[in-house]
Amino acid sequence: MKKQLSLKLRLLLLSGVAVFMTTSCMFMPPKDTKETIKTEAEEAEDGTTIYKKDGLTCVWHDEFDYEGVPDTTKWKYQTGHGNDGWGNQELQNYTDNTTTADTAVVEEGVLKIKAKYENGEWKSARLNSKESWKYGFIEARLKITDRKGAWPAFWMMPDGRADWPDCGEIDIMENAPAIENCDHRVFSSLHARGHFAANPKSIGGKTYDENLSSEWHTFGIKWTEQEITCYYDDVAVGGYENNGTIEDWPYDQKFYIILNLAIGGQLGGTGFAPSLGGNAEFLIDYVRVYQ
Ligand SMILES: [Ca+2]
Repeated sequence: MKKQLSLKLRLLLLSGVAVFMTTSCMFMPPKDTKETIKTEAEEAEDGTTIYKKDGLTCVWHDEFDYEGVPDTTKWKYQTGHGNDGWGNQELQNYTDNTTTADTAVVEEGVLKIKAKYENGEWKSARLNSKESWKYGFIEARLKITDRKGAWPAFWMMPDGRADWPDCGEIDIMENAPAIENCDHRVFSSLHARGHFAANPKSIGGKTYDENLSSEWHTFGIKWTEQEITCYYDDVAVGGYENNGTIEDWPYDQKFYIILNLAIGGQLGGTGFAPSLGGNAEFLIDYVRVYQ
């Protein structure tokens, strides 16, 4: 739940924030499919690697196999504090890393989003892909620090068409250990007019893994005209089907990818932010889109 709300909607939800805080873990049980999809890698004639998944071919990716600022042909920045902390009372100021790597830096084959407390304020980064896609398999390999106060996310928003929540939102991975009983868990959920705020639709439930922060994990969705299925380490952990209504299925338009590390806020837990000691990190090994 990261998109800024319209004023009208914020007023509507003002008294509902406490409800959201206590009910945000009450997702629908995920559909237990246990389907596994492996990535295949082939070498092309020019020596580059072609990645394939579920009969689809990688059409866009960033492996972060370079050094310095993130690739400006692929990423742009959303900056500032947002309205009311991006609608969620988040603490951080997002900065631009187009020319100087500071809160987003590529090194050792990895994109590192770094939240830092400096001069009495948190700063961090929010990267949006310049391209957007409709349908396919979208995945990232991530390492999450799983620390109370931090709220890393890998998610998607549409290019336009309507205000949130009518436009839809696809949250592939959100980690919110500050929420009660959500330690070592990641959320995968969908928002739309028919299901938002305290009532998102689960696509991957709140996946539990004791090794969530100690190991790298892949997070992905298989998105078709009929269904969005969520994968954790290539195993399907839940899905949501198209019921044919615009209120519940605005997922028939192009969405772009977002990577960000928020501090505090409704899911990060503002009261826990000081316990981070002024630093938090969110690591991304790669992001791939297969179609
Ligand atoms: Ca990499």
